[in-house]
Amino acid sequence: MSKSSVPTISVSDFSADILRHLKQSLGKDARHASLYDWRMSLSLALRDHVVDPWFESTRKTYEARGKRVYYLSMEFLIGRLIEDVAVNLGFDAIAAQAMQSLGQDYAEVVANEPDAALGNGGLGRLAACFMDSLSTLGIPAYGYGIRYEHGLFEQHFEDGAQMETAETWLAQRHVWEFERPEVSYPIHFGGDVVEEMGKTIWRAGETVMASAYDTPVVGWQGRWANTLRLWAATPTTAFDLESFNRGDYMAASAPEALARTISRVLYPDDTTDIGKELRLKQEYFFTSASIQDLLRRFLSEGGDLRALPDHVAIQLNDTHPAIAGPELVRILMDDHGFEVAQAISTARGCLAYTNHTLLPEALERWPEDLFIRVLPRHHRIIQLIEAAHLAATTSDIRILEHGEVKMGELAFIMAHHVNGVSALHSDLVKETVFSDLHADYPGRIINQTNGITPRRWLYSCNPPLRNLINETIGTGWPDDLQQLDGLSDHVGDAGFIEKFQVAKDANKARLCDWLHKRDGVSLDPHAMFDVQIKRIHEYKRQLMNLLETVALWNEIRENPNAGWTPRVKIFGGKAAPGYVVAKEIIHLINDAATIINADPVTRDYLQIVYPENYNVSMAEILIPATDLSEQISTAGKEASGTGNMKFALNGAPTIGTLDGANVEIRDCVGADNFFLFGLTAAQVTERRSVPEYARRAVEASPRLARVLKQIESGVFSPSDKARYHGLVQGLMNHDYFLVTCDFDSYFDTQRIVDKAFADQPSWTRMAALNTARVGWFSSDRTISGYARDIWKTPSLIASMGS
Ligand code: DL6
Repeated sequence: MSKSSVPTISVSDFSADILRHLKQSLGKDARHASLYDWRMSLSLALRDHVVDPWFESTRKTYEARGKRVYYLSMEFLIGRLIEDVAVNLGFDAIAAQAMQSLGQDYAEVVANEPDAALGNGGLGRLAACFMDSLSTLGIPAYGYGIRYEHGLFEQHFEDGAQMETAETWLAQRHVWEFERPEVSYPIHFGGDVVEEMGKTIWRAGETVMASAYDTPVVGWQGRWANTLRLWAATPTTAFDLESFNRGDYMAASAPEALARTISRVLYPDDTTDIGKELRLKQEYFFTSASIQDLLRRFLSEGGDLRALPDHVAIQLNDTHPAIAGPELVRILMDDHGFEVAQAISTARGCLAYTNHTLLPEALERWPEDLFIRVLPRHHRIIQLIEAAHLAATTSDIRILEHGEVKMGELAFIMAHHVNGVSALHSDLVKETVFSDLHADYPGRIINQTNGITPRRWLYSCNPPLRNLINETIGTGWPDDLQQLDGLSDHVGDAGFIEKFQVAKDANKARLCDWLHKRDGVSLDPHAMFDVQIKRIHEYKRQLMNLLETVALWNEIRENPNAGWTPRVKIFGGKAAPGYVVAKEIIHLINDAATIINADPVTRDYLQIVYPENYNVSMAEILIPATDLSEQISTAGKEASGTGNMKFALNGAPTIGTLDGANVEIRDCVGADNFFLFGLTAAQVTERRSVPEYARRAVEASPRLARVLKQIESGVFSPSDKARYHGLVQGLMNHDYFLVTCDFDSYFDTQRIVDKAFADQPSWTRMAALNTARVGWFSSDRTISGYARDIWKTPSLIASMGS
């Protein structure tokens, strides 16, 4: 790898840069500057240093005339950027010292930045990690998405129940982006399709503009920077002056309001029936803008469209941008005169699709009548694609069926490769949702196990452990994470284990401090911090965790002097606003916390904490402080997970099922360093065929039966005793995610965890082995796999600065 292209800078010069921005960009002097002003000035000073590597990377990319990657994603869960940029530039220490020299608290300034929450969870955060790795590896790439005015909603609890309010990250200037008013494309919807002089013409009914905003994404040591281009919807005509002059102000601004709606809100997933039309429009909006943009770039370089697949690799992050296939075919046919077959094969040569879930409700299907209304030309093109697929195979799999447009099938058929996101998941993709298409197109499905960027998820979020690793194995690991394996040689050294423990303690102390300041909550820093943070979903089984907590509470109450290992159960996560059961689970966790935390008998041994509004920044504090990572989904349901990797990397052993990437994590860290429980994916399928399996499981477990009875009878909801009746009955009668069946195994394994934690040196050795052995889960490895197996894109980094 070539050396950094970023110039080094002295603290005094960087301080001068910050002061210059304070004056010139913010119009403030230091005496009157607010926290906001300091944050903006620091960000702008950092941004200045991103621009050169960004320009240099763009120049190299144009020079190389090679292939570019286009990563299309409805979500980019970016989080804060100050630390990210500072760390990647190697400016983190300088930035902190500069702020200190200016009398400012660097940590406070960093924490003032709102989280860019343009995603729901794992899928969106994966996209952000991938952008970091694409830049670190020097692979020319664009991320394409939507510049939502409101990211994922803010969560508050009222008497324990989740309430949602609009998120407003753009209320303040988003300093990292560059507006590109000159880059905009018309996006058409509706209307009809006519034949005129042998040509098929789409006469659109409605048009909005997609306008580009670019954020440079700088990789490790500033060696390369790619672009995240997000699209905002704007009207074709800003303002209807005639209506305004008539005094009809509402009508005057109607076109603008209508257009803006498209990029206004990020949809929380799982609520697939809300705003279907708008969601379809959002998907087409950003996909069409991205395809138009990449084609413009290709054609401006004199490219011949027949050679498009040699220059363009488009990765569809889930089915959300699956309309890219028909859109590319449409443009090639309608605007460039391609024949159907040639257009389809050219488009397919560019497209690849990542599947992120087997949950049937998350595999998108559009009502065909709605689809025809919004995208009539694409509907016809899908008919052509389907006909070509049926003619080329012996398949009876259709894209248009039972009055629906099946986006999973469309994405699959239009992609040259389809990948799952963990080994188990990719096998299940072959065996279940796409078994027929797998038979039609053998070899098309491959696996690329997810990964995480170690720059954010260790280097930046965990300074104590970062420093220990640096002093133990050197500083080469952030872009070659397998080097962590070198720590294995030290786990037998009591001195190293003690330092590892000191690092964990420092992170736990930081979390205690943060929680105390934020929520007034006091935690025992010596207790085991047992953490489950992720979207709230039945398959992720936060409910099972809570049931186990109540069972533990019961047993501690009955036998308080049995030498219990003190635990703090920490939950974090949001439920989609329309997902009633998930919201009930949140309510129950909070209700249980109220009762259990107030119990004087158990207080020293068990506490439940659920900080509101979990987001990326909260994860950055919680993960390094975690002792035990909860990865307890029903086997076969979590496609991969990436939180599981973050915890293991930060020295938290997992209690988990054989699901998603847990399987590979366990293989890497060793069975002795992973607390396995529960049914396998095959056993889950088998168990579902047993009549009344849930009722039987409850009958066989007096411990579980008691807990369910307590919850159902209102022990945790004294003011509304029937509150959880439905939830409990749902479990007894239709426990699709087998909480009841895995409960005993989970409870027993937690008691093994208790014992293991009581022996702190041995526990810490296990934690250190987790860190040492999960280097393979770097997103650099994942992206290298995509580049090698799917995109065929080399790194251009060797040519930097040459
Ligand atoms: O691949 C990223 C991420 C996986 O780690 C999670 O296991 C998976 O649930 C998530 N998938 C989605 C898609 N929709 N749903 N549900 O978010 O992708």
